[in-house]
Amino acid sequence: MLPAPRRAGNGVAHVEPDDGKRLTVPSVGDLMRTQVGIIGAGPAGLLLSHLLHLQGIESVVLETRGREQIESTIRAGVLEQGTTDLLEASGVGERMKAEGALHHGFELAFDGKRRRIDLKALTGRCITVYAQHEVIKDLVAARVAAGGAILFGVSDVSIRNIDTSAPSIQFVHQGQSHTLDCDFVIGCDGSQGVSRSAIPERVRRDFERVYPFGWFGILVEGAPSADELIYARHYRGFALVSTRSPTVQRMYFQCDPTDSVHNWSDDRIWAEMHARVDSADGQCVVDGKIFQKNIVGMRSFVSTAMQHGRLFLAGDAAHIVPPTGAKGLNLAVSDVRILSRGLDAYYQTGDEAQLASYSHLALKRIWRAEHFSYWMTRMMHRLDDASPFEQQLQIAELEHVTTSQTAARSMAENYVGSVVV
Ligand code: FAS
Ligand code: PHB
Repeated sequence: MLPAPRRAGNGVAHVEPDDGKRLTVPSVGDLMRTQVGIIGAGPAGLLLSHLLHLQGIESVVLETRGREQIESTIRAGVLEQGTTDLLEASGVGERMKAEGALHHGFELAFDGKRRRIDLKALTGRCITVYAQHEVIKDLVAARVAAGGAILFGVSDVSIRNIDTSAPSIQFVHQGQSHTLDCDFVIGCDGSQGVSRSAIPERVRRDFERVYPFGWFGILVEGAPSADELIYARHYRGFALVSTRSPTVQRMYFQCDPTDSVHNWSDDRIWAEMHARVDSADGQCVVDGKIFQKNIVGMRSFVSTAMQHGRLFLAGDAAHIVPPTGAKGLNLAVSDVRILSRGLDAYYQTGDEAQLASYSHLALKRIWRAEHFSYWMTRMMHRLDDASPFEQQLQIAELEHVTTSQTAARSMAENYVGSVVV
């Protein structure tokens, strides 16, 4: 039987600035206490802490990296309308509304042609292009303003007693060992974190698909090549033209995941982008000054036990999607939306039902996004094991989704995240 839920409000702590000032969470020596201990200050951990705060539930976020680092990590760029609605409704959407770009559709480029998927007409919904690290900045600022507790620069994080009603997190901070006692531990520590491995193998089932290709990402100082995103399927490989602002563009092209950015001069990159994206009717990629290059590997991954005892996983800690469908960040948001409702019900009424069905509810949406991301990845990338027949099938599928209303609507619903699961 879970202990009676206890509402917060005993004047919790402060964000720990990077100047190393001591944190004042209710603590006795190195023992701290909170209601919800959150590991990881990515979009999942920060948004959960923010939503819990709005529900009057206390939390402490533990993060290995520094504030500046998390606020400058280049990752996702596309937010579903469900994500932007939640950020706005919870009071952290102002800058996103002002600086984000609303896109009503995107283009598919293949066989020398461009075809548009009209998201707005097909689903009544749009996407917003607003960088993940800007979302992180807005969430940290909101936690700061609310006196929330984030500990940066922790190490040696380990989780204890998740099979009991008094789990705890052990960690080192500023050279000192600490124990954070809590009612619940939430693992929001991404694909390389420690939380997932705290779930016993006997209750965990992992599903994985690693792709034999990666994405070469560039950040460019320059003008946009188009008003909306362009996803290109080309026999030389996939390419994506995205954006960050009217003066900063984000682009990707399919590459060997073991390649090095040092093998790619700017000229070679632009030659590849033009070859893969420029259309027969003269619509060309706009070059600019490349100021950042990185290569990311691609995989699909789901760990189906997203909860065990008092430990819950959210975001990349439990699932990874290839970025082709722009689902990673949005799935993390969907997880914490479900989890925050379950925790709220528990602290309000002691009702455990929603918490108990967290994995089930979250996995419905996760598998939908996994399928869509896998499908889009296979349709848009050069597959070295594909025969000429299969390559033609890719083009036939692109012809279909860009000419059949039904197929285009299915793609659009998945892309904007309005598929009912
Ligand atoms: P995150 O990985 O973002 O955050 C986890 C946090 O936990 C990190 O800050 C980490 O430092 C911290 N942490 C790790 N171990 C810890 C420990 N032991 N103790 C304490 N803290 C710990 N998704 C899209 O939708 N579109 C994209 O374009 C896109 N591009 C991507 C590009 C790259 C290079 C990568 C890797 C991912 C990309 N994604 C994209 C997916 C991405 O957005 C993730 O889905 C999203 O960051 C998931 O958020 P979190 O689950 O919060 O995990
Ligand atoms: C991005 O803008 O970084 C981005 C956009 C769409 C994707 C992936 C990445 O599918």
